[in-house]
Amino acid sequence: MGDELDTSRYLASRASLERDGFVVLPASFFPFSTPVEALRDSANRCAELARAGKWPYIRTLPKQFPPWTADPSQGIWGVQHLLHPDLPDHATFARSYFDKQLLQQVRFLIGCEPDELVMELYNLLVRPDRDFALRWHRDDIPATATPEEEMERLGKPAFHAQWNLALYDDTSLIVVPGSHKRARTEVERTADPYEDNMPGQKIVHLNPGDVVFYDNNILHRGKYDATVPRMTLHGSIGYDKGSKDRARNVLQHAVGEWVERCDFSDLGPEMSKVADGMRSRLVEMGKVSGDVGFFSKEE
Ligand SMILES: O=C(O)CCC(=O)C(=O)O
Repeated sequence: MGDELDTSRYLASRASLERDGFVVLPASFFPFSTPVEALRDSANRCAELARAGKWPYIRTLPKQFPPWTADPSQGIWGVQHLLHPDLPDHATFARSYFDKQLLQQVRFLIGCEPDELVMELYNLLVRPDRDFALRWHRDDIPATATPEEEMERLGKPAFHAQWNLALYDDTSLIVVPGSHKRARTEVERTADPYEDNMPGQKIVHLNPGDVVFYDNNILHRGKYDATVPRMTLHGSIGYDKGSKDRARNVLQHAVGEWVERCDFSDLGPEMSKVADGMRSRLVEMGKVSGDVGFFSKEE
């Protein structure tokens, strides 16, 4: 898995992720095969389609959690399903999602072999049409969980890696470092869900091309300024030993409706083989998980 120098760099990033619950990797870490400028062009086209009501898979204001409707009239804060075969720029997004360097990083973080990786979600987070914020949350532990329930879930392996790749400067993601390993403190538990000064919080600052990997159960929120451009690719990749809980987390986003129609042949023989393998493992995961339903968090 890469030369010795690379290995130590990847291992250091894994140690940071385990210790803090997030790790920022500068643009220089990934010699991405798709330049940020090309991704930005595709992302801008995709956001325009979505705001014009010509792409139905969107994150609508003022709703934090899925399911979202296809109606952009109240504004949007995200565009879903960048790998969907009907999205005009899907091949550009696929090149960044299945990027060799990125997959290598993901393998180091999860600790798995290439043929154990599973395609999951790839979405775009955009400037909202009016100021908007997400409440403090963990992605798959509801706010109503007791400290014991939190610890039980936090003690289980994540079975995936999740990241944000910024195409413009981005200061929207706010995390509480270390909170992925412990139950919420009394202060966190009773704080205003939109508290602007949570003790120990850290605003994650990304420059264009920087990537932050984070534990999706770190205590975090998003705070968005309608006047600041945002185009941030938001992805996750799984591991085929993942549990039914993980399948539910992925498939609640309705990926199952189109995943079998994906066509990765534009990516060239090497990348398309990897992509097809990851896609088929997701299809398998869907079959064994049955009806996964929506994970209901209070809105
Ligand atoms: O905007 C972000 O980077 C965070 C998004 C987030 O927390 C979520 O989708 O649950």
